[in-house]
Amino acid sequence: MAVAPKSEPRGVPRTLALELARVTERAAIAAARLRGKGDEKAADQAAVDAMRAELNSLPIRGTVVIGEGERDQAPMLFIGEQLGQGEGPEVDIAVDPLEGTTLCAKDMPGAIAVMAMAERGSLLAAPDVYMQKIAIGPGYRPGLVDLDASPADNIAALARAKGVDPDQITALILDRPRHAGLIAEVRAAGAAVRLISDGDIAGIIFTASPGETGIDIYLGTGAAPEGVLAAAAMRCIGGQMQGRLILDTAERRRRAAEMGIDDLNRKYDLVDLASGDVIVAATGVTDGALLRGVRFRPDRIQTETVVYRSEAGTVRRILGEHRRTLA
Ligand code: VTB
Repeated sequence: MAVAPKSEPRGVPRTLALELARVTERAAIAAARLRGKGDEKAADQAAVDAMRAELNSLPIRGTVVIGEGERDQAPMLFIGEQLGQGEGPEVDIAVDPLEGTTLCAKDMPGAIAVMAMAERGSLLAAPDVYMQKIAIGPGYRPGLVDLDASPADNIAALARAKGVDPDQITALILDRPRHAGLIAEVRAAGAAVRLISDGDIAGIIFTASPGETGIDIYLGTGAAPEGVLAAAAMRCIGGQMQGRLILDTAERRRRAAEMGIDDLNRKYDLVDLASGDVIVAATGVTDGALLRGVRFRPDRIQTETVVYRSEAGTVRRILGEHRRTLA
């Protein structure tokens, strides 16, 4: 009896989880060599080069959907770039080879190398514009908070669901002049605000473990590519997130339309940003609350990586020891 040919499995084979860790480890080590040197571009380029080389060695047919630049704007890891050895599963790739270039250049906490891999067509191909974002951790009824509700209403709803007063709630917000009004509203609602200078992917992930991080909710406007990467991680960890692209100029609207976005005012839910089977990996570049930074020892290099997988909901922390001659 003829055996039916095995169809190409959909999804992302779980064995790629370790490969993703390898990719972000390499990028983090490359960037970490330039920690504190004041050169954001050089650190970013080093991370990009390392990530690209490692991704190209994988048995995948990958397409960059979130990259270092929109088509024709960046020499490497641009949106649409094909990666991998040209055989194996077709996957979407989202990268932020160095999230927090300024943090790395100034050797401040929280710089990470991060990427996501997902089933083809399941990550939002977002233009590099701003995105209004809101996120909370797992365990709440769907729709408890909403991008279109006032900060006061969101804080009150979250406090009620937790069974605490609003003054027990802490919101994480990027420290930017554009957030002055938002910060005032959150404080007027009785909540506390923790400000970060950069790094809102980790900022959103923090909401998933408020007991450890002290962060109950993420609010504000950050970069859209980082929003998709954060959503990919939240799909794995659990939690709620919404995002809306800020398309406030004709040029941004044109770019969004070119990337296939037809509803310019759409409120994206977690699964609209990242659906299907997804794996996310992140390695610390500088020390931070999410991950320890790269340590250069006399004979070896140490890394800390976290790998999230949506299908099983696993979270793995991997401490890497790399021979200095290899890294
Ligand atoms: C955030 C943050 C990034 O950009 O998305 C932020 O996660 C938003 O942009 O680390 P602005 O800096 O223009 O406000 C970063 O800070 C840098 O990419």
